[in-house]
Amino acid sequence: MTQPTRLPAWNALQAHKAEIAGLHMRDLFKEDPERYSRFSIHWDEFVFDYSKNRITPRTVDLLLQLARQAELAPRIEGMFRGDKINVTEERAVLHVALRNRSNRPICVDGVDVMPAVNRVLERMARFTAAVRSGEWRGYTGKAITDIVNIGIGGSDLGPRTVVEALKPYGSDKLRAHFVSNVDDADLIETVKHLSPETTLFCVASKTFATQETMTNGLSARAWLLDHARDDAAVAKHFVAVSTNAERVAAFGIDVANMFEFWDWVGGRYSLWSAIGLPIALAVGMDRFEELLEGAHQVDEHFRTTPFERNIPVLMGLLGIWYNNFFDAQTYAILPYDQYLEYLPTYLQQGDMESNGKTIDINGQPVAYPTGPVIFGQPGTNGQHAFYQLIHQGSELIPCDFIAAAQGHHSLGRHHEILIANFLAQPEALMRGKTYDEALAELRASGVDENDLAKPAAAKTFPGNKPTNTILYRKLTPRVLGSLIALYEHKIFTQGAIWNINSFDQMGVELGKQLAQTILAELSNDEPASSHDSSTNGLINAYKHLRQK
Ligand code: G6Q
Repeated sequence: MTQPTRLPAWNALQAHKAEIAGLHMRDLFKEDPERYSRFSIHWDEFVFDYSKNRITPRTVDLLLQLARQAELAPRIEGMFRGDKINVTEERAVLHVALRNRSNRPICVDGVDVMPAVNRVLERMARFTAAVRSGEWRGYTGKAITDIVNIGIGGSDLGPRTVVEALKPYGSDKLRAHFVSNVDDADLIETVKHLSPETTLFCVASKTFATQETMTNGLSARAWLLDHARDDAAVAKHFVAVSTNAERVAAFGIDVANMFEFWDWVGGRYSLWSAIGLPIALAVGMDRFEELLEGAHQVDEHFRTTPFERNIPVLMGLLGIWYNNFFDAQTYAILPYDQYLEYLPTYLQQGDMESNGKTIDINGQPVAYPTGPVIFGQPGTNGQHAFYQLIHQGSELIPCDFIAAAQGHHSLGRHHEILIANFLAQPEALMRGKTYDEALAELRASGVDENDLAKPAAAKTFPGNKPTNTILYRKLTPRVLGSLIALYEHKIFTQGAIWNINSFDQMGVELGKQLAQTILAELSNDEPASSHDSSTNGLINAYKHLRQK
């Protein structure tokens, strides 16, 4: 496992970047009428168009060489085989087992995990059916109408993203809510319209030790008991999703109401496990299984398709092309699909927590950029906000444009307008507008010949801005499962080439430790003096202001 910068393909890519730096995509499209068919893939219900990138066939060839020289294929095999590729935590990384619909045995420490995976899925199916049919009743005998998932990070964003995305498959009879922030406003605002008699809390925490989740869970329990005035109500209104039965029991949730998962499921890759329980409750277990099926199809694609036709591998390589050879430090995820409102936030965690590392798997500092800043929001909103910088700013921001050919509704021309924008933005980013084109437009609109230069300069778009376009038939559970899995494997591909461990998250620990110290200090009125002057000053200002 060598540093990628020492690989021959890396050097060749650096030289190649210098050669193609002056090429404009506008010209590349003119010169090659086959560019779209050369650089796009039709797979299952997806079209992946990567022709609007600053690439030539030689670029792709060199990127594929990089993947081979970085031993991407054996690394993919290692993940699917259950190798402990999370080297710092000595854990296997097997979210692929959670959706392994083929049931092919996958072993961790010599034990096939599939029977345990299937057992939990069966329990989820039974529980989901009981709640959805109204057979599961609250403490006064009423059916459940609202589920509140209490979790944070990986135990929140996955189910939240999917439940939102699959809203058209949900029902008003059973609504799902999500509480994550330890700010009490989150819980209070969520439960204020709910009835304790008909609310089911799902406390989701891999460790069952996360401060925010435990604090929200205890307050939710107090809210229930405030009304029910009987501890026996807890069993009817609380379930847990965790890897830690002891802590679940200590919290006061009957382990009979606990849905298990395992240490080889990373938090940000856990929506496919029992962490997906709110999804199954909201849309039904059949739909949840369709989601798993969609992800499994991508797993098979990733595992078996030659790299030149392998969508997540190409997505990963293109990201590396800009990150490491064009100094792009950000990446935009732009779904033109309102149901994918949380996708950018979800992928922000998936990508930034996985690949925001500067130590490689050998414990050595890396000498090259790794994960970029991920941001985005659904189109067309962003067009009226931050796209200005993507079009004309000084930063190079590669973008993914994502949309459904068929919407879930057919209100007037909404969907066509949406898609027209979805198609126009990548075109504009690629083509740009030359100074001469801007001049001609101004002239045509009657601007005086002497006043043309300044506005023409301002109205010039450089273009040559890279985008991928992902078009799918319709946002079904299956398509959504595939879409998310494509990104998971893109992240894997990049982490493998950067030679980093994409599956730990040590960088979140320090702040948590320091918060414990500060929390203890906030419980008294003594002035703080053990920190730097800024932290001391702020603690003391807080203590002063809270009294006013
Ligand atoms: C994800 C991270 C992190 C984690 C949360 C919640 O990969 O590990 O976001 O999911 O910190 O942790 P618990 O599930 O243990 O409460």
